[in-house]
Amino acid sequence: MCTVCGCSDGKASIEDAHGHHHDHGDGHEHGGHHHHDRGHGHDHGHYHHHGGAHDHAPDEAGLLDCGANPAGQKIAGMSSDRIIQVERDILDKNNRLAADNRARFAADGVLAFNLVSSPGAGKTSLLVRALSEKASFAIGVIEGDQQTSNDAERIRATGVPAIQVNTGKGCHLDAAMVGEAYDRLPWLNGGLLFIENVGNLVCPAAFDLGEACKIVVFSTTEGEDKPLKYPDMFAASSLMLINKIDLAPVLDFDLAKTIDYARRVNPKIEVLTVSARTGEGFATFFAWIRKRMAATTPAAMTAAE
Ligand SMILES: Nc1nc2c(ncn2[C@@H]2O[C@H](COP(=O)(O)OP(=O)(O)O)[C@@H](O)[C@H]2O)c(=O)[nH]1
Ligand SMILES: [Mg+2]
Repeated sequence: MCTVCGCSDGKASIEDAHGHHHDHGDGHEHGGHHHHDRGHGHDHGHYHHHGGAHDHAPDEAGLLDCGANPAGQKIAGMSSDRIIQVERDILDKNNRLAADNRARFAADGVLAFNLVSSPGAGKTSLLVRALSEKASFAIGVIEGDQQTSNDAERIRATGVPAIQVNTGKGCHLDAAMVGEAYDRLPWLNGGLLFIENVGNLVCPAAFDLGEACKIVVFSTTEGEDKPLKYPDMFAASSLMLINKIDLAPVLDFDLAKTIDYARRVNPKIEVLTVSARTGEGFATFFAWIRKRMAATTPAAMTAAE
C-alpha cells in the first residue's frame, strides 16, 4: 500500500544486468500487504489489504468495516487506527532500508540523486543528454516506471549501465527496490548514481531511497502554480531543475513567479534552468553536481577536473 495515496502496490519487477526482469523477491513485502500479480487486472472492487491479524478472504460483495486513514481512504476490514499502524510500519521499514542504502552509497563513495517529477517533465531526456558527456568517474542509473524498460534502454544507449524497476501498480520507488537494483549495477566506486523515480508529483516525496538529495524536475509546460499545488515534493527537494526552458517564450512562462512559488514552499530550494533539447544550462548543472561530488568523493572529483 502506498501510505500517501492508499493505492495498492503491484508486484515489482527488477531487471538484472542483462535487461531480464525478475519479480521483486520475498522479504520486501512492503508491510505485508497483499501483492497482486501483474496482469491481474482488477482489485476485487475495493481496497484490499492483508495486515497480519487482520487477514481476511477477499470479499467480492463490498466493504466490511470501513476504516479511513487521514486522507479519507477506506480500506475494507480495517479500522482507522489499524490503517495508521500499517502506514507507520511501512514507512518505518522503508526508512530502515533507506538508511542501509545510504550507508552502502557512503561506503562506495557514491553520490546518489533521486530525480522526481510529474510524468513527461523530461527526467530521462535530461539524463540522456547529461550522460552523453564523457565522465571520468563511474555512473549508474536506476529507472523506475510502472511498466516497460523504455527508459533503461534509452539510458543504456548512451553506454551507461541502467537497471529498470517496474513497480506494477505502485506509484513510487521504495528503498527495498533501490537496494536490489543497486546490487545489479556494476560497482560505482566514487561515482554517481541517478535514480529516476516514477513520474508522480505526490507519493515519491514520502519515500526516502537513501539518496543524498531529491532533484525535482519541473517543466515550463506544467504551469507556474504547481509548487503551490504539490508542495510536499518541492519541500522535499534540494534542487528544482526547470526544464524545457526552450519552450518558455511560446508558453509565456513566468520564471520569477515559479521560483517565488517554489521558495514559498521551500525557501532553501536551489533553482537552475535547463533544456534537455538544446543543452542550455547544462554547464551550470554539471558545476552544481561537481560541487556536490567534491563534498562526497574528493578522489573522483580530482579525476573529473
Ligand atoms: N522542447 C523540449 N522538450 C523536451 C525537453 N525535455 C524533454 N522533452 C520532451 O518531453 C517529453 C517527455 O520527456 P521524458 O524525458 O520522457 O520525460 P520523463 O517522463 O520525465 O522521463 C519527450 O517528448 C521529450 O522529447 C526539453 O528540454 N525541451
Ligand atoms: Mg522517464
